[in-house]
Amino acid sequence: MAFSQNPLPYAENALEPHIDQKTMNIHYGKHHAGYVKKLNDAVEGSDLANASIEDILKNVSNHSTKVRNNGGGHYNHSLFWEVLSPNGGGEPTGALLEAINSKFGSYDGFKEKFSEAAATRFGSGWAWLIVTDGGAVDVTSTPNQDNPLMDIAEVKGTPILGLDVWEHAYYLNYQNRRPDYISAFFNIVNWSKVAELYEKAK
Ligand code: MN3
Repeated sequence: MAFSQNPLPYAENALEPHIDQKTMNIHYGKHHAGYVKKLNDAVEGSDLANASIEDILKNVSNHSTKVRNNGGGHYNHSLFWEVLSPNGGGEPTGALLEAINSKFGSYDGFKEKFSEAAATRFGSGWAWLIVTDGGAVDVTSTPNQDNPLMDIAEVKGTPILGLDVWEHAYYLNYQNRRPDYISAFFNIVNWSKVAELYEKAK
């Protein structure tokens, strides 16, 4: 198979009470796994089977809707698991914090913008912290399984933190209370991983 899921970097129940075990089990084991399976179906026998997921997404306007939806789904969820941690929370430090301060004034200013992007994304989608030119950062959101790497994205950049606001990501535990899920998310952000991704992307 061309694409596969990395193992979850923690136990399914490790993010409780912020994200419950049942949600993690279904989200990783069914939703993400489903995107990977459909992506593999879509690229089978084509050159895309040997391409990196990043290269596929950067040229996604040339590919099918199936590749766009499932390639995005695979990339987005792979990043999402990686930037969460049972030991997460707190605030970023170092060069990442400097970039955040320079764009948003403070960590709290960032948090407000990011939460707003996540809360106001209508229907299914993602909120992002991205790296743009010259190591600057920005906040944006995308519909469905799109992301800012895609050539069709309104705001482009390299995602270093993403929040899944599809109902499948929170409905079992939070029902319609998306804002509560968004505020819980900040307790499990793995800022050292995000800082590592920032250094690579800038
Ligand atoms: Mn999801």
